Amino acid sequence: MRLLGSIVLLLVVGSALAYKTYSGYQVLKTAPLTPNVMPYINKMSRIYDFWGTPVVGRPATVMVSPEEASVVNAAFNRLRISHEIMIEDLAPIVEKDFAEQERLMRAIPRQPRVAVYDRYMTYDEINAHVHETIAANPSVASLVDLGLSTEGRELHGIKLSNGAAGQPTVWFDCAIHAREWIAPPVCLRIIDEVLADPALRDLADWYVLPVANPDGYSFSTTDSRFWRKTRRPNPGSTCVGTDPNRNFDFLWDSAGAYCDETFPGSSAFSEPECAGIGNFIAANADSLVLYVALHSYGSLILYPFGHTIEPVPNADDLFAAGQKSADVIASVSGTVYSVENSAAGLYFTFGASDDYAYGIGAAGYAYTYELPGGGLAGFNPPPSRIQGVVDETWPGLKTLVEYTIANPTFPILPTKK
Ligand code: 0X9
Ligand code: ZN
Repeated sequence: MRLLGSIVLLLVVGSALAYKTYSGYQVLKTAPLTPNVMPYINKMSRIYDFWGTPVVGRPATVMVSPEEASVVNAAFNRLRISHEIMIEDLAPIVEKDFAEQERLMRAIPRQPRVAVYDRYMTYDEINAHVHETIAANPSVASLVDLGLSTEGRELHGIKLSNGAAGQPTVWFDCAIHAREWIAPPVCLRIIDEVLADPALRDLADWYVLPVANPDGYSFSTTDSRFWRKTRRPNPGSTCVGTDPNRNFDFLWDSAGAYCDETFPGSSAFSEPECAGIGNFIAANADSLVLYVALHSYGSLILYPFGHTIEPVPNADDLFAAGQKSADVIASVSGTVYSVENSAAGLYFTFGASDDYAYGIGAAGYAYTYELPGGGLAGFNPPPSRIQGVVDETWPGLKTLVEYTIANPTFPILPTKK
């Protein structure tokens, strides 16, 4: 009996410790960033884990391990960036979130072909949902097969179409950054809506990839809640993974170390997840009107480029369409998005997916949506918030599609007639 007790105890403790506890990890919050500190924030953001996107005029938040805390504090002090501890210890937050997720998994079982919006779904559930949805709607839905992830998970999305030839194409991917859990439900809502409304399918062929980084997403649900990157091992390093949003083959920049949060990979498109999306974009360049990557957090609608503040030739069109979408979201729920050129307001980036879609001349309209943050730690809106975010974002995305189809524009390297 005593042995049985010990085994039970071991199992309980074992499962409680199956994930990274983040014990002693802190989150620091700065005063609103001024333009003169941005170059330094830029450099720091390559190495340290800035949450949400650092934007001029807004406070930045950065997660630090116990080892990193004094270095980052000292750097902020040297730069005279005033800051405070926003979260003293992440461990109880992570523990509570995982416990809540486990409880909800038991309480809310998934039904076939029904997306769940009152808890976060696992990758396996989402992938099953994608396949069931396609099987049940063969006349309008078909499989988008982008291959396999590094760990062998299917990179499977859905195409929704009225079957007519020559339709414009619109693309949405979600959770290329693993921890940005609020994105996949938005992708699933797009699928629900377009399936239900033939008029939307007359507008365009819709392509939706609900989990663009399934290895990372799965890892963040089971092991390490704040995992961002892919899960490909790096040779000779204990630091795993590449930042997939620095791995696209447009102005890819090799600078970066394996352990950096924004490590760009060993070469452009070294990550199969990115190569899969990139191949799709290149192959559909003639019909692609709109590319959207859904991320979190920050309530931002970002448009190219990320590497220069020099406006792209059709910046006015990109801004106008983004602002239309933001206006609709604000009118639905009051959530205020700000529409920004990626580089002007934020840090500089190379090899991001939106810049690839725009920069190779495929999509005249290309965006990153940073969905709203939530929860104590930004990336963890409580499950009860999912429905609200989905309800406000969908009308904004629908408007974006309607507007961009009605108002043709072209990227810098027009390949279209
Ligand atoms: O840094 C990123 O990859 C995105 N922010 S996040 O907090 N989700 O990591 C922003 C990417 C915006 N697009 C470009 N800079 N091109
Ligand atoms: Zn992201």
